[in-house]
Amino acid sequence: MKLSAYNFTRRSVSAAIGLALGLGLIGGLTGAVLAADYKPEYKISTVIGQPFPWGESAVKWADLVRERSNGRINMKMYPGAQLVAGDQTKEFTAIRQGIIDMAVGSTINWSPQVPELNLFSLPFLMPDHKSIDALTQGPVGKKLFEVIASKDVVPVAWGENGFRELSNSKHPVRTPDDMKGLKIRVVGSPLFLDTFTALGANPTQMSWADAQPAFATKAVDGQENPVSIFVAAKLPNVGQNNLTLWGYMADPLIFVVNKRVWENFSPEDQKIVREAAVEAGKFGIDMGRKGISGSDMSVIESIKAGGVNVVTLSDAERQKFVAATREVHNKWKPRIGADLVDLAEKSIKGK
Ligand code: X2X
Repeated sequence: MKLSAYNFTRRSVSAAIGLALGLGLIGGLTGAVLAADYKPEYKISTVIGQPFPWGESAVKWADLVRERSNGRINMKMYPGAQLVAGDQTKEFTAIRQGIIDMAVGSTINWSPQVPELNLFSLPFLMPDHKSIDALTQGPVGKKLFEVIASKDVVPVAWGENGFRELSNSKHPVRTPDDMKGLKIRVVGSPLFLDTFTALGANPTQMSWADAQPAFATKAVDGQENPVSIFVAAKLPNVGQNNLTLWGYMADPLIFVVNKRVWENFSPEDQKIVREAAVEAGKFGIDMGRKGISGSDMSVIESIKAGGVNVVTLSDAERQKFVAATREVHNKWKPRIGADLVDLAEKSIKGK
């Protein structure tokens, strides 16, 4: 009796151990399958790396996600659009195809595949930083995220490259007349060719990778980029010593994840990735806006102190540029979507 009870107990114990081992094995396997499904590394594409706000915000995104996922998700930035061999206008297609897992990309570079993103490139649409926010954080931003999501790319947050100011190596630009004949490097969308042609300049399209040697060899006279890039890329060192603060357009950045990559993440990890992107976006926006507006003009002051001739336009002077580019607005409004442009103007007025 005792013996059989003993046997029974022993059998139960070993069954329980067997079950526990089995469950443990299954549990372990599930974990292993999940871990195997997650890539050892997720590649984030950017055009600009550190120490620019663009690159800093991508690195911040990766750092926050690594920390909050306890290392389950390991993201790494690949700057210089290197995942598309420097051709930044192919970035969106590569994300869509899964060649790129994630990106922090400019609306300009993605506008060939997402025409609605040309909205931000309409000359003189947004007069100030609040207007950018009124678009990205309002119904316009929501609509644009829907458009992107319809193309197998999951948008998670907004960042910012910033207001694009005009520089050149020839002479100060204060009126559209001053732009006559200037050879200006532009990027991305054909809209830029129209804007600079309307202003009497001679625009030429090239990637950022090709642009920097072109400044140094004087193959082009000028360019347009945010002040943060003008400074960090040391453009005055390659002869870009005239800078006109005209704020004719600003390009937001968008944090995105390839759809298959996104769907593979657990809901918990999706939340981590999204929230970290929102924080990293805000971090980059604050960094890029510092020292170039309002009461803090320290970055502009240091550019002047470095010997750059900085032109600030009066309202009347700016108005001449607005008038000269109005035809570009009219031509591109239906291409972007008249309703979207109207909604944007309404959002800016009501900000
Ligand atoms: O190429 C540019 O000018 C840059 C770096 O600003 C963009 O990628 C839009």
